[in-house]
Amino acid sequence: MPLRSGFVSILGRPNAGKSTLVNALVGEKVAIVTRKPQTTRNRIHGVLEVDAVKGKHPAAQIVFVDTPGVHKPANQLDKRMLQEVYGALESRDVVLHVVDVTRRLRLPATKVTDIDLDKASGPTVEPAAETTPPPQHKSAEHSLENEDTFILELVKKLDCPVFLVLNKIDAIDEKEALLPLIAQFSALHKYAEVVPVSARGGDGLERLIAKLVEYMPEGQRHFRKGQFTDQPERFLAAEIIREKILNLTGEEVPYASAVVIERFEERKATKAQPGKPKPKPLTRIAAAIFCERSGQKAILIGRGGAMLKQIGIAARKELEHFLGMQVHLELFVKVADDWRGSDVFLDSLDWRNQLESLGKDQQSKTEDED
Ligand SMILES: Nc1nc2c(ncn2[C@@H]2O[C@H](COP(=O)(O)OP(=O)(O)OP(=O)(O)O)[C@@H](O)[C@H]2O)c(=O)[nH]1
Ligand SMILES: [Mg+2]
Repeated sequence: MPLRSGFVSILGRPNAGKSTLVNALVGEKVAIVTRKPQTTRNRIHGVLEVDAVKGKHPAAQIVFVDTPGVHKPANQLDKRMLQEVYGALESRDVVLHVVDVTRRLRLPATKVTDIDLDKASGPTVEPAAETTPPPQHKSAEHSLENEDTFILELVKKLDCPVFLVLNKIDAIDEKEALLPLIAQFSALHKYAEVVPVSARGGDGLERLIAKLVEYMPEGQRHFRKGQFTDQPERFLAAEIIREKILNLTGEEVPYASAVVIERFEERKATKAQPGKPKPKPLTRIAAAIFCERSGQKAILIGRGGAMLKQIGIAARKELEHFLGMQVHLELFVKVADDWRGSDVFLDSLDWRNQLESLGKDQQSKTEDED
């Protein structure tokens, strides 16, 4: 049977569990996950190869496109994050609208004409403290009211099948609690499928994959077999460092932080010299952590460098696991005033732009050598 192949874009509010879902579906960590909203800043591809199951479905390659959580932009960075969402919605075969079932659907009354929110919403479960901490970022605080409406408006404009994916079902006791939520969303849009899942626990994922294969068009692979993301190791390394910053710092600091890899050099395992131990493969990484204020820099460094050390240790451990080799990690903290409002800085931060300029540097180096 011919291969099915297509793009599945993931859409939802911040913290809905989109990145957790992509990682679980792909079976690899392609996107960082934290308890803080607005963790993901770029769209990231995660690739899943599905084997054919006789009598059930053919083989497929599904490219999931993780996106930043939809929220009201408060600065240029937020605007770009929204652009990433729009970009992901342009070329896709299916869209997954991911909803955190532990949160109540919030829609301004004026927008809801045909359902009675109070009656339709039924019992709601309070947000689990671990998954939905109070928003720590100003823009997150301001945006909560309209995010669902905004996403529904985006969904309505799409001309492809949209699945409603109800995530975090492990966090609710009674599955019946989902029914009013399903009724509420179904009254607002005709979803092609409704699939309850636990991205964290794995429930429902097999069913979701089997359903997605049904909707994938026949076609060639978009990625070679074995490649599970479009994001080079160098940039995933920057994300892993940012994940540790998000986990270890509070208030504005995680949101005002950006990580740029300045050096990423791999030393392959070489033959042992007589009488000496065989040198292990090693990656040397130097990364700059940018923040916006000297006060934030002081927090990132910590007393006597304690915070930076903690970030470094946590990042190095994970990088060693991820790269499968020893890692030497150097971190620097730099201040770039109001970088979240600077288009020039944001251009330089974009990993696709960085990749392009790295390619150019490499090319001119080779020409110089010739
Ligand atoms: N209980 C439970 N928690 C989950 C599940 N999926 C995700 N989470 C948690 O929800 C939080 C947010 O997860 P992410 O995957 O980062 O959410 P996101 O939608 O990518 O968030 P942004 O990148 O900020 O838009 C994390 O603490 C996850 O561990 C789930 O199925 N069950
Ligand atoms: Mg995310």
